[in-house]
Amino acid sequence: KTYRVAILGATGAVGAELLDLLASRNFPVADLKLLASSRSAGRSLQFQGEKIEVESVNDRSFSNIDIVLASAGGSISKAWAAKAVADGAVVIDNSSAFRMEPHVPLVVPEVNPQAAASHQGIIANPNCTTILMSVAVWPLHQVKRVQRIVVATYQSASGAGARAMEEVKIQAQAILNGETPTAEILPYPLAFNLFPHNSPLNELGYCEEEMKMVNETRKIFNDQSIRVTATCVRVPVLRAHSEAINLEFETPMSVQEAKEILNKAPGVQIVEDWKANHFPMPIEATGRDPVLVGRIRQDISHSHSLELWLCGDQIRKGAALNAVQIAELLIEKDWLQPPTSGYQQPVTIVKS
Ligand code: 2RA
Repeated sequence: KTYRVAILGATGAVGAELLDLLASRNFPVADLKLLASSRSAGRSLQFQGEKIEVESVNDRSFSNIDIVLASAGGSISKAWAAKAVADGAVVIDNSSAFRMEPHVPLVVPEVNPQAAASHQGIIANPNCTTILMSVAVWPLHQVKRVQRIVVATYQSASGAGARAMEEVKIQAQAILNGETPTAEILPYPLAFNLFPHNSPLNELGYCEEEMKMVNETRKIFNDQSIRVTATCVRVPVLRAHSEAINLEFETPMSVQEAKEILNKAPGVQIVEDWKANHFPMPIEATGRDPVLVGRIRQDISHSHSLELWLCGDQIRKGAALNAVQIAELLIEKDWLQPPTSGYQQPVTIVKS
């Protein structure tokens, strides 16, 4: 069976990755429609040797579409997702628009695939930082309950969009030329600099990006009691995020046990050469599927805690690959049609 697929936001960095993945993973595409806001329409993109024109999204865009992969920002998703669902499509949305809606599953296929079964037409892709962290933390949490996560992120420019990736290069060139770098897309000069994530701050001093990691992790893990705190930082890296993670377990987990679990964990690749001091780096995660995990070590300040470091491609596993994997899951499980039984929060049994 093949499926009529639409990419909403086809001209962005994630849109380009979605096109690449649909082709490279031989997704069963009967027909591919490329949609964007009116300002990006008119361009043509290549898919499997065929030139496809990008159309301006409109009322007729979703008729006869089975699956919409949306990555055009929250306002476009809010404007069009309900219409796409009404026309019979399932929307896999990469924006934050619906992630915390009770009836919308928030899915990382390696973590909570069963949640996708209860969709009512929309399935949300988590934030890139949450996806990468969940892939690494969930397998450990399944063996010994994690009761607290402390994470610091080192987020690439790609999280601020393709134009931000270009701007950081221009800033670097300016500095090398002895000029003062300018910042139009990014809030500040990022080349040879870094800054706390500039999403809006709440009254507790946490930014939206940090609260996404707190709230989305709890929803994906189906565990509102897990304690999470995050510090999110933008760093001068092009397209892979890094995260320093401290995990406090209810009962101690040894480094050896953690390594054995992560060695078998789906979507994880351990990168650790202690002799060569070689551990995950963004340049080695870029363009690849797995979340690279390394420097797994006992927290010397707490007997119940482990420290680990990870890198993952923000555009790929952090967005496009996760969305395509959700689409593959829906097809494999025959979950494309919304169930009539209504949305049930998935029950996750965490082994003690
Ligand atoms: C960022 N995760 O990196 C957010 C949005 N992609 O800024």
